[in-house]
Amino acid sequence: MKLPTSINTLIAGILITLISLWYGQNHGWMPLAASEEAPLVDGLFNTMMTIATGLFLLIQGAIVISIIRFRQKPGDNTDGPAIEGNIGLEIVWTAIPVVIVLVLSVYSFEVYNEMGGLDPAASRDPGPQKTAVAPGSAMAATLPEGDGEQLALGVGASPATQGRNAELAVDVLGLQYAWIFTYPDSGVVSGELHVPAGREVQLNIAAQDVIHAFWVPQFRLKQDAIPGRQTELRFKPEVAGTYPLICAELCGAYHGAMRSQVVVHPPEEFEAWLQSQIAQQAEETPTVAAALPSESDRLQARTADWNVTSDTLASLHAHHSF
Ligand SMILES: [Cu+2]
Repeated sequence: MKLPTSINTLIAGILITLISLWYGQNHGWMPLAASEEAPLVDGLFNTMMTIATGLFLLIQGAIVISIIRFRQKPGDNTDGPAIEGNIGLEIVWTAIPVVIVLVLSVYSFEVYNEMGGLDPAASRDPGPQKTAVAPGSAMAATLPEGDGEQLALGVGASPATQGRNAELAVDVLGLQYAWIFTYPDSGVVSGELHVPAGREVQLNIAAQDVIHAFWVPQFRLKQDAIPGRQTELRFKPEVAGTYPLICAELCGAYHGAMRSQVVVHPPEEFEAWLQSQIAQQAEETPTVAAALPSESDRLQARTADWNVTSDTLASLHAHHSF
């Protein structure tokens, strides 16, 4: 039985559409979505995945069919037909990508807006800043006093929460090669970020030396830490668990080791953690710094399986001031 070509095309079109729609939702490429913002990003990613799958099948399918159907027949040594240009086709294959790109740009702008990327409050520098001092370091990054004229840097309040303060604020300092989290309300200092699930968190991010980037894949959030400027990242963790925190900006020789973790606690457990930290740090007064490993200890611990000996590290220190 030989079906008319238009029916074959229709069936292929329906199949490609169904496969793309299914794969767009079931690609499994994303880690767990652990923040309120994550599903927004995933919606955009899934849409792009759907479109990309459809285009891949369409184009690869056309190539495979052409290879089989229009191959040279045995004994046929004639030239192919001389075809030059096809205005109709060219209009179609220009118009389709234009529409796709426009739809995606409007969609992504809307996602960014919903996440709080357009929060006007995030564009105002909050005024004179504290001096961020890294424990164990003589260096201090003094942030400039706000003049209210600087551009938005970071993700602020979503349109739904604008005008309200986040429930928990944490100061984040990125330095070669670690993250330091300070809880300004309690004075707790930690090398890991601990946050309560279901509460809005605002990170005020600074860098001590070079540009770093705070990235938690499970939150679908990434924000640069910039020397001399404060950036903001406001989000709501939803799913309790421990997630990797990765520096996503090449920041020096040990950039790859600049990892920590984010622990999302159920709210009561977070209170308990905070209290335990307060108690622990009270015991260790007055030097909180002593609780944190020194720069060399940290490097040593993180490079133990790289065959980097303490001698190598020592010679590095001789040549660079970290
Ligand atoms: Cu870094």
